[in-house]
Amino acid sequence: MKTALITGVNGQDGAYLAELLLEKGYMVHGIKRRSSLINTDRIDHLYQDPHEKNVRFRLHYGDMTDSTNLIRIIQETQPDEIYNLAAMSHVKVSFDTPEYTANADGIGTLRLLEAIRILGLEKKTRIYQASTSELYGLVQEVPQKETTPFYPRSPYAVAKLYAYWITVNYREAYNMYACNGILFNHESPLRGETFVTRKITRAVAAIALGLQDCLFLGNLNAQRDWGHAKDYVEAMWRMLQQDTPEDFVIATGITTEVREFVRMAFGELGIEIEFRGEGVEERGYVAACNNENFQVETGKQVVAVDANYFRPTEVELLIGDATKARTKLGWEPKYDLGMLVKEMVESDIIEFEKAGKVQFEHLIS
Ligand code: NDP
Ligand code: GDR
Repeated sequence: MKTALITGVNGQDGAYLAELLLEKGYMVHGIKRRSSLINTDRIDHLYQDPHEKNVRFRLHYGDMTDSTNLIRIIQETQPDEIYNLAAMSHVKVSFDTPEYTANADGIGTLRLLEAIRILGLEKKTRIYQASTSELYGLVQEVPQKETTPFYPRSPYAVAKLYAYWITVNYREAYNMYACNGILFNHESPLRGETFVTRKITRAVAAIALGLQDCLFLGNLNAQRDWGHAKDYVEAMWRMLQQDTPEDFVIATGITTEVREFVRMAFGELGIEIEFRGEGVEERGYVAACNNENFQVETGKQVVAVDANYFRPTEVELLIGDATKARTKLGWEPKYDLGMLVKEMVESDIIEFEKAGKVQFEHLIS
């Protein structure tokens, strides 16, 4: 039985990856940091009582800023594969917490790599580093691929740039099996509520149900190559099963404006949105509502731009070329954006229902 260690196991990707590896028969160890309230919702369905026999999923308290903790957990678990998913992953927040972001996302990766070396596990342990399309930042070339130059545009992306190169350096210097997955945006019903897709799908559900009036967003012009997290964790695993370690772009190859994502999400509930104005004056109004289950009046303003959500430096356009992953890893996404939006909106409606805010099982088509 192979053993995997996942940092950031209770995040969006950690949850999908843990599920995938358990399905594949792995022993899965996950690192989560201590929180004042329990925040394991995404992995509660995988939980196994540690007192039982043959437990294949275990959680360990840890933090990417604590070297001795990481060394001890790796020593105890002796993983064949480490997936380094833990990070302060919010681009806008990284402008508020740049030093912490550098520490957790940049130096945290170094700590893991050094832990493997200190423990003499260079030959045994393979490592996946969660690199990002944010590395491309200011557009140099489209579509972006493995050879496209980087130009990071946030403290988050700069920290991830360090993590990218230290991973490459340890691979070359110490012959370690270390890979960067340069993943473009990937979403799901498990996406954190402050990332734009989930913020939109939650608000669309709440507005349709009469629980919220207006959705305030930042830059509606930004274009992202959005995929489904479930497809992307499969690519992470495939990267660690090759004969030689390499870096791979994972993307759908299709880019969409934030504004269009808003239209699609409302569209799922039969609500048509018309945008008027420009820049911070831009507003979205209900042009028509042809779903009798939702009483959203035509002409009502449901979207507004709030400059507080703008970033000091923005990444305007991301579109990835995943030809290398398709060819060498045999990776293909199963979801398209339409399927993703539908799943997210439906899931948010069900969440409001579970929370007892409304009763409308019959409303979802
Ligand atoms: P999430 O924000 O959902 O999850 C991040 C995880 O990291 C959480 O479990 C979080 O714990 C944990 N974490 C944060 N800081 C620390 C720390 N100092 N020590 C230990 N754990 C920590 O991110 P995603 O699942 O979406 O992304 C996974 C990784 O992939 C991240 O590194 C992200 O930067 C990267 N990435 C994501 C993409 C995406 O579109 N989703 C695209 C490309 C890269 P807690 O719950 O306590 O906050
Ligand atoms: P991103 O994701 O910055 O691409 O990073 P996010 O969903 O936060 O933003 C995408 C785009 O939408 C614009 N936007 C808004 N964003 C947020 N969060 N909130 C808003 O109200 C809003 N309005 C407009 C943003 O300006 C941006 O252009 C994600 C994270 O998962 C990173 O960890 C990961 O590395 C990259 O994707 C790939």
